[in-house]
Amino acid sequence: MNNLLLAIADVSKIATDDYVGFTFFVGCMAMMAASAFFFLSMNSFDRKWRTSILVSGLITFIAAVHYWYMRDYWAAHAESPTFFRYVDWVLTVPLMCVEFYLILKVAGAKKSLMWRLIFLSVVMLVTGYLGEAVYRDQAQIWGLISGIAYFVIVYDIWLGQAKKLAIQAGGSILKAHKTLCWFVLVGWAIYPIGYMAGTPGWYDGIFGGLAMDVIYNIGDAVNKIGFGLVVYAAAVASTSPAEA
Ligand SMILES: *C/C=C(C)/C=C/C=C(C)/C=C/C1=C(C)CCCC1(C)C
Repeated sequence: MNNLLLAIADVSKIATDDYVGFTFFVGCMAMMAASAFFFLSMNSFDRKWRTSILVSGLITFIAAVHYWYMRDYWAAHAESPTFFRYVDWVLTVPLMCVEFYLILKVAGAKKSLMWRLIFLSVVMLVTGYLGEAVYRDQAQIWGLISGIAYFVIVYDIWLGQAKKLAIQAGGSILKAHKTLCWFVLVGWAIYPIGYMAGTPGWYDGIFGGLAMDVIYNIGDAVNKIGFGLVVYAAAVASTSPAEA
């Protein structure tokens, strides 16, 4: 009986002022709920939207699994789970690039656009990882390279080929594309702030006091769930009788 009680009680404590632990916990739950929502609503849409909604669900599901591990890791070691964090990103951010492609496919988007965005996102993340985890004393340089890749992505979707395709498609596609562009410009900009809070550099005096993981966790919730909901809304809009 005692053992059973111990087994039930064997959950790590989360202190009331542990905002990192708290946001890992809530983030995990939110990602799970979002995944259930996307997966279960998938089949109520046209075929051409199903893959997009499926990808939205995969993004939040992959994140939910990583958050499960990150929550545990933080509770056990009180250290940033950098490895799990970047494995999560390197899987989910390319899927967000796929999402751009899937939406623009109706306007004739080519696979090359998708691969270009995926490549840029991997460069952004690998260089970010090098600065955060491997060459921390050169974090500023790696962060700068990562930032350049990020800006090329922003340019591509806001002003480059992707934008032309979105204009051609018009209607709910153009609207969804624009909203996703704002997510990348403003929502993704949360991450470099987390990076500057968690690595040494000229920016120490500005962001040094902030908790990197809380910032990353907020960014993930906004971007992964928000991105998925934009796609969901676009699917709803283009399935409604008004536009059918
Ligand atoms: C679901 C996860 C997402 C959308 C993660 C996005 C991550 C970034 C946009 C990270 C960007 C970074 C920079 C632009 C510079 C500093 C290093 C990074 C990797 C934090």
